[in-house]
Amino acid sequence: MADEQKTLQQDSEFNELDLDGDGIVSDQEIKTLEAIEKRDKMDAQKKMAWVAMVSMLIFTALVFLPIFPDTRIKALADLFGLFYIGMASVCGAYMGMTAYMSKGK
Ligand SMILES: [Ca+2]
Repeated sequence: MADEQKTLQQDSEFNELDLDGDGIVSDQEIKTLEAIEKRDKMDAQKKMAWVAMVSMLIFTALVFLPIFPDTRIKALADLFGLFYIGMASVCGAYMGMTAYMSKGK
């Protein structure tokens, strides 16, 4: 029978999708979960962009402290450059992605 109604298996992990507890996992409830997951992903990416930006600032401030000898800073100069490029590209990618996604709506 093609129009047979589907049911969840016994103790399905998707039982908790029935948010209003009426015993039916509606399309709306599945869409709500997808929206929540999307938002969580966006939040995680936003956090990563912030950590990258803040770590660049903290790192810059740290390097100016006298506890780092000039010789060590000179030896690691190439590495520092890569660090800034890496962190800045995380921030840039996040901004580009959010701009692109808001344009799509
Ligand atoms: Ca329900």
